[in-house]
Amino acid sequence: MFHQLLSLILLTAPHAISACQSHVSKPPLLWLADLRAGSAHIDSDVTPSLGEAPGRRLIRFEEGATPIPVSLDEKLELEKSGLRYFDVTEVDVEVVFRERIANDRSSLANRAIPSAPTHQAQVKPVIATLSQANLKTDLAELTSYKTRYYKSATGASSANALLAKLQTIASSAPGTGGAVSVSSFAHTWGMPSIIAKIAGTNASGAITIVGAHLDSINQANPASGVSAGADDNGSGCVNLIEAFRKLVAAGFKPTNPVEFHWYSGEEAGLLGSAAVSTSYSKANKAINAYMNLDMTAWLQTGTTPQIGFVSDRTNAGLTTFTKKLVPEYLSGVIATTDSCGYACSDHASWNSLGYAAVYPFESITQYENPNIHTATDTSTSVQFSFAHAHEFTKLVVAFLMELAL
Ligand SMILES: *C1O[C@H](CO)[C@@H](O)[C@H](O)[C@H]1NC(C)=O
Ligand SMILES: *[C@@H]1O[C@H](CO)[C@@H](O)[C@H](O)[C@H]1NC(C)=O
Ligand SMILES: [Zn+2]
Repeated sequence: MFHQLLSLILLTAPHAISACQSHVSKPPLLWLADLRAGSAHIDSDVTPSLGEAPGRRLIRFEEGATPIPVSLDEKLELEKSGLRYFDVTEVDVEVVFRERIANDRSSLANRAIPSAPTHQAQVKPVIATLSQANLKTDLAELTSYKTRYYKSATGASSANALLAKLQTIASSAPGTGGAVSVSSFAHTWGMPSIIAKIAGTNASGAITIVGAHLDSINQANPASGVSAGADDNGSGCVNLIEAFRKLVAAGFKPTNPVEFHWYSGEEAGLLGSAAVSTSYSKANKAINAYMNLDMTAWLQTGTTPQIGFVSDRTNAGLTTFTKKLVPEYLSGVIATTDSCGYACSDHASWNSLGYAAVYPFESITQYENPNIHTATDTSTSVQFSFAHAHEFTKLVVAFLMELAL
């Protein structure tokens, strides 16, 4: 995440990104023009009318901008670039949102966000059961694949293995009475997204969702490079697994439904989250809130442990509320604020569709993991902290229980 370019806005905003690991220093359109000028082998003979033809992808680099058609070769270069964007070829969340508000936006209305946490008596006993060791075990499994690139066979295998693991958790849990279900969400590429649900006693209640992306990428060589993706985004994924495991074990019965999403294709233009959120929007599902986890495990030596709440393209009221969960339920970590730019992670899909989203990140971006999107994004660094990641599992549990009970 946080591969946004150093736009003029960011350069003049001192609190914003100061150490982006992507080293992308030019605006995307200039980047594309340079690519086309410099690469004879890149097929730049594309026109908007060809945008939806096979072999072309439509890319949006900024809110409200007209999508730009690129060839498959150019899309691969884009994946390597570290630029952030929506690939809107199959679904365009902006179009879906416009169509929706033109018709009916009744179910978009978010439930009132509470002003402060009130369910301490139920939340704290579940938090006490959360295991840091499980994060390590689950992550070792995720990072055992050469890569979880969304088009790779190993990416698909990792998703299917996650599905099986969640099904085991769901079926071995006591007292949930069939209220827990796990399924895969198929895409037009090989690696599915995975969804786990805990039904609400009010089946039509607004859904509270936590999501993270399961795919990883080696930017230098997306198709065949090694990419353990321990932090990006294995870490957010294992937070969700452990929170699901322990909420199910506790027999958690929310009033309103709760869902856990593990997305495919984030690193290729937010493909998985756009497809899932669009299907929910078209099905007119009521959504209470969405919380995104991406990287949660990097703790730079010498810095204060913190959770950086992304302030752009998120819901201010929901963010204010979620920050209050930090002193209430977490330990040794403070809540801070940062921004992350256009399409920096999967919360952007939900936000673009008009839903309330919040995005807590492993630090402020100045102190983010410099190894993501490379073969060295592993959990062996001394700065890779399972203790820090553990605090995010607590946040997931508190968020879901406070908002869905
Ligand atoms: C984590 O998600 C962010 C946001 O999508 C993404 O930019 C970053 O590459 C992901 N990190 C991992 C660990 O995959
Ligand atoms: C269930 O949730 C819906 C949507 O929020 C709400 O309109 C309805 O009143 C709720 N039903 C009960 C029994 O609380
Ligand atoms: Zn990434």
